[in-house]
Amino acid sequence: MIKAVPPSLESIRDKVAAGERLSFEDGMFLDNPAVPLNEVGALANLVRERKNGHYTYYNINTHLNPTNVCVYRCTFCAFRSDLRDPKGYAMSDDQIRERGREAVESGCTEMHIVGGLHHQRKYDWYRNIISVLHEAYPQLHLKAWTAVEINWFQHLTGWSLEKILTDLRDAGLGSMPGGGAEIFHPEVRDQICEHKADAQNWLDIHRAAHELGLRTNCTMLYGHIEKSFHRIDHLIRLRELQDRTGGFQTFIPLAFHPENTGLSHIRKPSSVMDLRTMAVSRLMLDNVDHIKAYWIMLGIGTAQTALAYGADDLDGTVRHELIYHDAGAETPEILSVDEIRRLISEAGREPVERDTLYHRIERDGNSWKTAEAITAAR
Ligand code: V47
Repeated sequence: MIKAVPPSLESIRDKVAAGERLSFEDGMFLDNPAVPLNEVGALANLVRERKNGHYTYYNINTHLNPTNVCVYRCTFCAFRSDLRDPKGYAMSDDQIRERGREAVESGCTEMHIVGGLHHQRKYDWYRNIISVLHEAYPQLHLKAWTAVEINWFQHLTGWSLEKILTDLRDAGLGSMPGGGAEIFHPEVRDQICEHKADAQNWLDIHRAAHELGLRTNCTMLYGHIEKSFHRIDHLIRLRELQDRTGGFQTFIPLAFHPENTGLSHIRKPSSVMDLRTMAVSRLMLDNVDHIKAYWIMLGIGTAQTALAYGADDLDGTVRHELIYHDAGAETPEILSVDEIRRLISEAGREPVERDTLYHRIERDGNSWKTAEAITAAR
């Protein structure tokens, strides 16, 4: 019988150099403090530069969280509110339209829309948010509703996934963000968010979106009660779906922020863990083009360093972010374009403004076009 050879840094280096896929065991080996972080980072950087050269992407974006009222009580969430809590809110059409106006007037190309699952709002309320914004501001890309919300819409309407996604696309949905994935493994998921969409629901919804031609993102919430085994299992489940559909654009590892949550006794993950998770994600997700260092949650210094540990995207300038700031994030509410470009250049990378679908943007103040549109018009 041939015995499997346990992974070593040498064997993994050879695989990365040859562009070969890393196994579950390789992932477990790398996601271990005994393996020097700089070695893992150098391998991830090799893959990062092979895929994206020195480019580092960012966009000009804003967030909209139409309600924080939520039927679920995920233990890691500081944002949610009960229906009758004074903190609870649900925005009106006028407030939503006003946010759209502000976004367009400040040059945004994207609005990232997610929120709670409100006890009293029907599916039409969620659909209307998309159509109100799309009708008023058709150039603004609406990256909206996580798989958890889509799963809730199925519960509200009794419709098929295809019908819901097609209906939202007809209303103006441009793509879907990657939230709600948390950790797929039931040993963890059942403890941190037992009632919401499970791993299979989350993956089925993204598969259905990809099959309809909608691009989506994917995430992993780490640094709470999960172990290395759960993280590698999570990455491999995403990789398997990506093999089938190719619909994920970018992966965002999300560092847990404990303040004001049901897990406030847990210490926030260290920068060392952030960088190792970034690097291991880059190495395991060989079929995902982009890895995002979300500066809001990593902090600016770690996000900038992550550009040498596998990340090639910093997310955007961002405004009105609530989920991380409610959970104790100390990052600013917004970065200017000049600041974000400076951070990228200082890290030795070339800043590239992109739209949500990774088209290069050419900009003159607040008016902008994709490079493809300019070439086509010539
Ligand atoms: O699903 C919630 C996470 C996610 C906390 O697709 C928390 O481009 C840490 O998915 N500490 C929402 N994390 C954010 C998200 C996202 C962010 C940026 C870009 C994109 C994208 C997606 O935030 C939730 C959950 O996993 N989260 N509470 C917390 N206390």
